[in-house]
Amino acid sequence: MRTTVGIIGAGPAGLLLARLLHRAGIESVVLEGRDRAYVERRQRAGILEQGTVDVLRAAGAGERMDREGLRHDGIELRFGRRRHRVDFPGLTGGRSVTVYAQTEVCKDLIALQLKEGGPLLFEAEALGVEGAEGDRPRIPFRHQGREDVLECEYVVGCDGFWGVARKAVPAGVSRVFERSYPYAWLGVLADVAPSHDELVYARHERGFALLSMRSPAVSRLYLQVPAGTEAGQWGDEEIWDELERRLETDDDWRLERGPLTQKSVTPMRSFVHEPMRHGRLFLAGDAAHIVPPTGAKGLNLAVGDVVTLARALAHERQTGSPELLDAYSATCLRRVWQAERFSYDMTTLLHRAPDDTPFDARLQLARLERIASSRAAETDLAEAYTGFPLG
Ligand code: RFL
Ligand code: PHB
Repeated sequence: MRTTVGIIGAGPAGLLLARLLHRAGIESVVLEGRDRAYVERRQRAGILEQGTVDVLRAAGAGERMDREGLRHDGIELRFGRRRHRVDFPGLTGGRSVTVYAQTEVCKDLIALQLKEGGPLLFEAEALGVEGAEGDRPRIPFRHQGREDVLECEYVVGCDGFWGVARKAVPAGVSRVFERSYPYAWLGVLADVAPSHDELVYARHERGFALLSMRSPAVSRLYLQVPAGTEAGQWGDEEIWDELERRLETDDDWRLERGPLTQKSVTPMRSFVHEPMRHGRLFLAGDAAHIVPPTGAKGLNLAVGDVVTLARALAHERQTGSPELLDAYSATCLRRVWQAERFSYDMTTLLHRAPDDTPFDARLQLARLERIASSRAAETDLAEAYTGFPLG
């Protein structure tokens, strides 16, 4: 098998890249290790930055998002039983975010790819990347029990944190920057209308809690739990009781309960692999970087990477000039590090670490008070949350 761009992974990064290349008249093949149902059901991100929404729309993948996505003009911060709303458009010159689940973005992009795009093979596991330093990189892969090879001009690793592409960068070239956190998120889906019309991020002595949503009838909620916790350790009523305690306010706000339909635990990690390119191999999305989910940045970063890469590949084919491809890693990393910084700040602002001292707790409250009382501090949060410009 031969193609121009071999893409490993059909998460949001790989699927959107294939779509953007197709629109630019560049051939690609996507290899995805899992089956279609698995990829379409994997519960993850929920928040799209304005720039991500614009990109999906321009790629012709915005029809259902425009119908079903929920535009949010702010978030609420809760601490000390009080609520503080951050008004995004008022602070950023009109920017907002959209609640539209990653599962839905993937379903839309898969349907488009199968209808109009190049090959997208499910249950096709890449076994590695060969020859990244030469002219004809190759991806050996296993599909339906058979081993095959995809010969490419470029390979893009969109295969997430656990993928194989990053491993093809020689150890002497790779630089890894990382941090793990001593806590995780227990996430649940509930068949109940969200108890607030915007997301609520709560800092509490017992730990962080987040109220989010998937639709007007489905809530998505998270609780900070110790790293290593298993979802089964928490009973449904226990989860609701804990959410209620951490989200409680002094006014008459109430948390509505409903049946839980899904429970899972997500570890928290910050990770950056530099550079994001080695020869003809490019890394994009979670394959190159991870942020803790508190800032809602992971999916949006993946989108930024593939937009930058699709532009650079189109530029190279139109003009013969590799300048944008040469700049790919540095261009993406500037934005990546801003998101790393913001996600780290949001995480340490709102979570309690086991070794936190009373001093740390007071500092957190002072940081929150600062956001609630200074337009400059609040604007900094609103600008980062709604997203840094692409490129
Ligand atoms: P993905 O989505 O992990 O996709 C990688 C794909 O590659 C496949 N794969 C392979 N295929 C072939 N051969 C191999 N050898 C392969 N190895 C792996 C995998 O099966 C998979 O299909 O990476 P991508 O595309 O870079 O997308 C990144 C996002 O998924 C991720 O950053 C976000 O989900 C992070 N995230 C959030 N991001 C946001 O922007 N906003 C949010 O609100 C948000 N909330 C979240 C999140 C992530 C969470 N979890 C579970 C980590 C909330 C949570 C709880
Ligand atoms: C979600 O709805 O899954 C979600 C929302 C905001 C975050 C993380 C996850 O910061």
